[in-house]
Amino acid sequence: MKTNVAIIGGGPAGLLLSQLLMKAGISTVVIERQSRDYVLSRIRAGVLESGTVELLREAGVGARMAAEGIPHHGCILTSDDTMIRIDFHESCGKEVMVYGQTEVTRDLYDAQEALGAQIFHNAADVALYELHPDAPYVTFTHNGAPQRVDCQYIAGCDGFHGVSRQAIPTDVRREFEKVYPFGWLGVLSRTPPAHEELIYANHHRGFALASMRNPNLSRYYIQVPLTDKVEDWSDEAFWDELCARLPAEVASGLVRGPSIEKSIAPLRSFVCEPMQWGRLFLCGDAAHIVPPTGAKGLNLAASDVFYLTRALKAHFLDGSGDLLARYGADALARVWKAMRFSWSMTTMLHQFPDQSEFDLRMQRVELATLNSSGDARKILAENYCGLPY
Ligand code: RFL
Ligand code: PHB
Repeated sequence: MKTNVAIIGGGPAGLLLSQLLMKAGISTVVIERQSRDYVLSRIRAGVLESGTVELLREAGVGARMAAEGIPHHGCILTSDDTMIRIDFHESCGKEVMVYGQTEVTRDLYDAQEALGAQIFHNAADVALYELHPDAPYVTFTHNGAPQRVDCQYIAGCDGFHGVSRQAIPTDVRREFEKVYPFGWLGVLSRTPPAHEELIYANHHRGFALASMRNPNLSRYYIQVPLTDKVEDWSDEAFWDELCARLPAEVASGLVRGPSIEKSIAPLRSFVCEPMQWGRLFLCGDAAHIVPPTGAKGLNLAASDVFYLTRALKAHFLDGSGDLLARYGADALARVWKAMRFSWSMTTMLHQFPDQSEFDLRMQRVELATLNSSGDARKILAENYCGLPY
């Protein structure tokens, strides 16, 4: 089959790109390794920057988000029992939207279906060819039959473990990585959230995060050693540890309930340069990973999609290739700023195994600076709510 843009990966990046391109009259084929149900069962991001919200609206998937998403005008950082509120409106005039990645993905699948999108699920052995000449193509196996998609461009939206990034020759590709010596144990439970705003807790027992999906669905995380397994943590042990790390006034009112999902995610910072090679363009986790502390992963996927859509529209609709040529540079400039922010939030809020007394004092003074300085809160709020595209 033939298409303008072959999109590898049907996660949020791939689906949003396909949706925006199809709305502009540019044809796409999406090739996804997993089933639709599998993609929709992954519990991931919860916080959308205002730029992401705007882009989703532009893609025609804003209605349910507007009805069910929860705008947040601030968040709370804690240092043991001290609570520091970052007021987004006061600090930078923006806000974020709490609306789960699962819901974003579901909305995108529905919208894609309505547009008659070509999405191949359960695609195996995806391979990319002829990225440098003018006629790239992608092959894969679907329901046991070999398939070939001839296209003008390929978007690699297949996440960190995908095949697209590997198609950039190793003598061209540079990878920057930092692996953190802990993970996040996450629990989803059908209980009212502990607090109306998100709480990021620095505690001597380890980091904790109290988040939410809706008024009766809470999402909590605690920092755990990488050697821990989900089976090591009963629900009761999780709630006890979470409550020990949250400020007493929050913990005392926290409603416990059975976990409906429990998983451990490792934390890493990772960037691949370049983000484009010949006719291949990488988007989202395929090109970069951030630790979730800054709530940036999905939002960076969305900003990549913004730059790539703009560039492909300029090429296909106006015949101008300038934006395509600088896609990687535009996207990477924003990626590195989000890398810095996610790294600094992670460093400020977690307990590190080799942390010295000096390091602990540095964390404490950083939190104290946020408490006392409106300028410090402004920088955090600007980054958290999302830097301009
Ligand atoms: P995805 O979501 O990984 O989708 C990639 C898709 O590609 C498919 N795939 C392939 N398809 C075909 N052939 C292959 N060879 C393939 N290999 C893989 C996969 O099946 C998949 O469907 O990447 P994408 O689209 O770039 O989206 C990125 C986001 O999912 C990710 O950045 C966020 O979830 C990160 N993240 C958060 N981001 C935020 O902006 N705000 C948050 O609050 C936030 N919280 C989080 C997070 C990630 C977390 N985990 C699990 C690491 C919280 C957590 C705990
Ligand atoms: C979430 O609700 O899953 C979530 C929220 C904020 C983060 C990370 C994860 O920084």
